[in-house]
Amino acid sequence: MNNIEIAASFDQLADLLEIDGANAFRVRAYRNAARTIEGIAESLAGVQIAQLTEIPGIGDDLAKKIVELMTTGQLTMLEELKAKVPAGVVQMLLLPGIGPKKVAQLHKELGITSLAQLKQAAELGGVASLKGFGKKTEQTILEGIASLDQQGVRFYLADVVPLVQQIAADLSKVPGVSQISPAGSVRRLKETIGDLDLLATSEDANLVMDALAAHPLVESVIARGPTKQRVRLKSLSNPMTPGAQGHKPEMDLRVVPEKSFGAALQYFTGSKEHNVVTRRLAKEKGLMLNEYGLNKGEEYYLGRTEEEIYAELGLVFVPPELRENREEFGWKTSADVPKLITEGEILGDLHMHTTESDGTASLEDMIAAARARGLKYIAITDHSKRVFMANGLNEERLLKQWEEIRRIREKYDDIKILCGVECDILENATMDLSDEVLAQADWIIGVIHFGLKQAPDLITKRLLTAIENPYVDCIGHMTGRLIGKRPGAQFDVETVFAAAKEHGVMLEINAHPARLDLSDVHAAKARAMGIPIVINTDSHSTYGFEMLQWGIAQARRAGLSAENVANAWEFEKFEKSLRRNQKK
Ligand code: DGT
Ligand code: CA
Ligand code: CA
Repeated sequence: MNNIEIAASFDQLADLLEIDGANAFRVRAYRNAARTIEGIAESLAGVQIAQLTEIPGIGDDLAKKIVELMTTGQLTMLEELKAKVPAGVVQMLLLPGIGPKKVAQLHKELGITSLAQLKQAAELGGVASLKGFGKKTEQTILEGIASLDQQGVRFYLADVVPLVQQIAADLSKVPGVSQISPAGSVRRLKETIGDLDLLATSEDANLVMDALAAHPLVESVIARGPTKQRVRLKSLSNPMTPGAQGHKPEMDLRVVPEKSFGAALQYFTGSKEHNVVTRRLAKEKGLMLNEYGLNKGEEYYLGRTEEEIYAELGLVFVPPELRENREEFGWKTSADVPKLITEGEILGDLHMHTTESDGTASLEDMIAAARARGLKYIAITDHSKRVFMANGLNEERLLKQWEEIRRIREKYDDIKILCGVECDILENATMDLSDEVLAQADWIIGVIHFGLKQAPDLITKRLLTAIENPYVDCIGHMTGRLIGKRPGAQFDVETVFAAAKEHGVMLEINAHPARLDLSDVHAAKARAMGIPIVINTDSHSTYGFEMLQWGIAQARRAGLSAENVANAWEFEKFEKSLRRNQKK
């Protein structure tokens, strides 16, 4: 078990304890421990209890549990609670507006143990009469269930990419396999994935399918034919995807001959909307495109590579991330195709937290981790005071922190460290910190954390307030959505983006798998309008920098190149481009 998995176990423990009615301090101790452990870069494997208890917030009880997790991969207490609290009850936590206390009430007072039972009870009006519920909550519950029913579980890209990569790497070593590639939405790097698709060429399909069936990540075979197999993977040990606990991702494997690999890859990568157009274009040329090849009548014509198929159809090669029938069929030459940004091109990270607010690593540790990753510039952006539960900083603490940063940064000539803040845009459309303080920063991100459900007019007004403030450089996670958990705020996108453009305010793609905010569509819109994007990790620990790859995936789906992404620019160019420096 790694530290992230241990942290997830403690989070789960806290959820279950809370539903079970445990003391609030006890619940908080586990949640705090989870944050602390996430932030420790060194593996805790083999560390003794005596050393563990030296970590702040880790007492005897927690230390023992860490050792138990490390040595057995399990936690007796967690397993007991899982047995006690039905999985269906835990799933109710996914419903918007329903926290552990309400879930416990539904379970204890109405005996509800599944979403299906909850739906029935709510439809009969039996939920509204519970203390603290009411008609409105009942309606919210029904809407929440309807939306969950419709979605099924769609896994975060971050949860399933490691699985498909591992399986592809292992199957590539099976004798007879010459090519192997993920396909479907996971190859297109969509933010959520319904099922995994994998494509291989082999002289002997049976060998590959046998190897998949026996793979350690595979739980069972659902169906098997001569060239196609569907398997169920084991459940994810600590998924980030809401509601994924106990849900098992499924995977389609298809084995095709070499001469069909490109055609099958094109077909099974999709999207369906993209492929409707490629098939039509083939037809217009008197050809027929299917998963076996680009055919003349019944005769196979070509299909070894995707490149030759696109070329034959008179199209430029379309990167998988952009196959959504949005802009790609308008491209005439390869110069029209964006040169998609890569992780290696990122030079800065402009959104991160330290122990001063709710981060788990100190300022110096965050700097060390950023340097180890080769970053050339970072901004320290702890929370502002409105976010009191995250220990947000008031003016006095913030100015003190900036003083400290200015002192520490003198030591480094290989990294620039900016004094910043993640400043809340308050419910009444004012900034959480005075202009006098904001003016002293190097970098300000304006964000909405509270009142996300306000009327669109008011959200628009709040965003405009921040954009029109002369010291705000960037709007962070603009909609505030949490994928699969909480819809984003509604506002007038046209007006807000136009204002960002006019005032020279950058927009963030927050790289956290639950946020990916801006969405691909919104980020593409920003690109089209010439608004610079920054891809930020919003790290709350040194491990947080790992999230960059998911922000890059979202940026690629938006068709962004390094030139569109301000933190891919050399520091001098980045600094000059800030609105505060343009006016001078
Ligand atoms: P997902 O799994 O919901 O995240 O999305 P995809 O895009 O991976 O969809 P999936 O797994 O159903 O199918 C993979 C690709 O195979 C899809 O993007 C296009 C192709 N495909 C699947 N089913 C059909 C179909 O009925 N007709 C056509 N034309 N193509 C299909
Ligand atoms: Ca799929
Ligand atoms: Ca599939």
